[in-house]
Amino acid sequence: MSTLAAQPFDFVFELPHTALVLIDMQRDFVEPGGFGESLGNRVEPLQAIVPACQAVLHAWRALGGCVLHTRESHAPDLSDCPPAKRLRGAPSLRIGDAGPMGRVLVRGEPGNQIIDALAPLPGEIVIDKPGKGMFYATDAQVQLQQRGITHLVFMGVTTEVCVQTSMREANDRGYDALLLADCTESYFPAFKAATLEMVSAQGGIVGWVASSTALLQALASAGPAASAPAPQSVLAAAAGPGQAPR
Ligand code: TIU
Repeated sequence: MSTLAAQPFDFVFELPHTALVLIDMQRDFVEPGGFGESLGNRVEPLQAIVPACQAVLHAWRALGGCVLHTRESHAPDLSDCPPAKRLRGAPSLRIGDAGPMGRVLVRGEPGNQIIDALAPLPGEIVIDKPGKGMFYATDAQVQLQQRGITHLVFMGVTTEVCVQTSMREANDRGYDALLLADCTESYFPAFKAATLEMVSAQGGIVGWVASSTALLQALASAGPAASAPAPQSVLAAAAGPGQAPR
């Protein structure tokens, strides 16, 4: 059992039942020439969180913790991209158009790859998601249930779009979710600040918020993830599709 100081109160988790979730740390959002910039945003602020994300990822991997990466992506024929999403607004490039990093937000294109600094290792879960949330039209819940995961630690971009949507989806599915404030970023500083507040307000209505330093301290005193067996309640929940994880 590990405990770390968080808002609105301590976050308590067991490493064997907790997954580190990296939301959409792909070139499309973090590098110039991708979807994020095509929407009129400056991508540089998002690059600033990479070292903190890397420190957490390395510490998590060293303890054998479960890691899940997501990519916002669409099939090459755009069959999973609703016109309402593709036609929204006035981007300089629409989803599926050919850009400097290949077709925008299309699976397998160079821009859709997770940045080298945080690239998935073999055995880590990679979820290609057509929506903003990690559970919509994906098998993320099945993957997590198979591993007995009940708690999620979130990093990634952007705070108020794909990270917050995924946290809300996770909350409704019964996961306890923590957001690392210095490992997430938005193109809009005010939106990030508001999201951190709204996640942890009202007694943790969506989840918890903490710093990566607090998590790293907790991990320093945690044992390897493989040391504890999955509780029976978690394994039983895994048998029922669509059930809460515990
Ligand atoms: N535009 C924006 O802020 N975000 C997205 O479109 N996707 C994610 O947050 N990943």
